[in-house]
Amino acid sequence: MNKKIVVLSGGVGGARFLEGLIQIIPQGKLFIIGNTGDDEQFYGLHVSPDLDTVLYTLSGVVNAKQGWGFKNETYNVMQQLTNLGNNDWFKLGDKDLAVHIHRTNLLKQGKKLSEITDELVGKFGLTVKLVPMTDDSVKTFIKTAHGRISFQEYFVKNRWQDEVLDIIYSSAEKTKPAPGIIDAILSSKGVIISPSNPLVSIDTILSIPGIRAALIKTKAKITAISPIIAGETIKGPAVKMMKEMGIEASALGVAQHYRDFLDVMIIDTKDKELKRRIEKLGIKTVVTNTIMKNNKIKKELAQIVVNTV
Ligand code: FO1
Repeated sequence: MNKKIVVLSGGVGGARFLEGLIQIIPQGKLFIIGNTGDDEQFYGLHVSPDLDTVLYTLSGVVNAKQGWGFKNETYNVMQQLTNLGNNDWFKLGDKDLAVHIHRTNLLKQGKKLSEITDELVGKFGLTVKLVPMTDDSVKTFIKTAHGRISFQEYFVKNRWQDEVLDIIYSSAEKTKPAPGIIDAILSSKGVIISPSNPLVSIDTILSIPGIRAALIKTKAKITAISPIIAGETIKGPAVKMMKEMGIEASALGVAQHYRDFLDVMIIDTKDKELKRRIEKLGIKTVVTNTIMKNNKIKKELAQIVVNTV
């Protein structure tokens, strides 16, 4: 039977986990749902950071140090744009810009983001199924004391310094999941929630009507990997955001956050004392090394996760 494994993925953390996963199961068995709440228009171009991070990482062209963008990238266009007086807070490399020009051009011709992403997957030499959470427009905004700002303004421009008063998945209620998502969840072998930011990666995907209900309904096992280890994250503002939103910033807090659909929680050895408390929620808990500092650990983690679904 060709049942797929569905992965809900955000940006860098999700992509790094997927890098391990494609080394232990065939790419054709993976159905990856990507967050597009971070999408933004720059210079009239549609930029999909999280989809691109998955594409670049899995095809081996990513700048591994920063986790996004191409390796060996040049910034000639950006430099000239800056010389012409444009903002330079969002760094768009030359090769990266080519992807955004290509994507925007096809969107203007009437193609759906999911069709374009499908085509890009092939062009990058991959055989995974990578699907944006929706073909409709959803944009994540952060409510701050100075008003509402877009996710990229919060994350890149302001370096996540603003206190988060609320998170808004703008227009989410008017959207529908991209083709195939609900079927994939309902008929999957298992669902994996990657170690991505629960509030601005995974919850964004869950804000699309029908996706959470499908996770609750599916008979497949659902496993999440905690992005929080001993009260900290490897990268990004998840801990700060969760605290500001009144959510416990720990693997237990993540398990509680996903408890209406979660079967298994993977936590780091540094958090082993949380196992009993998570299991009290009725969620099986596996303790292992989740810091993906080398390829061996990445593959081992992927194998442990696959064994649970
Ligand atoms: N992150 C930054 O911190 N600074 C940047 O200038 C930046 C540019 C950028 C360009 C294209 C792209 O696909 C991603 C980019 N990112 C940048 C990363 C990205 O904004 C975030 O990692 C994600 O949105 C969070 O998942």
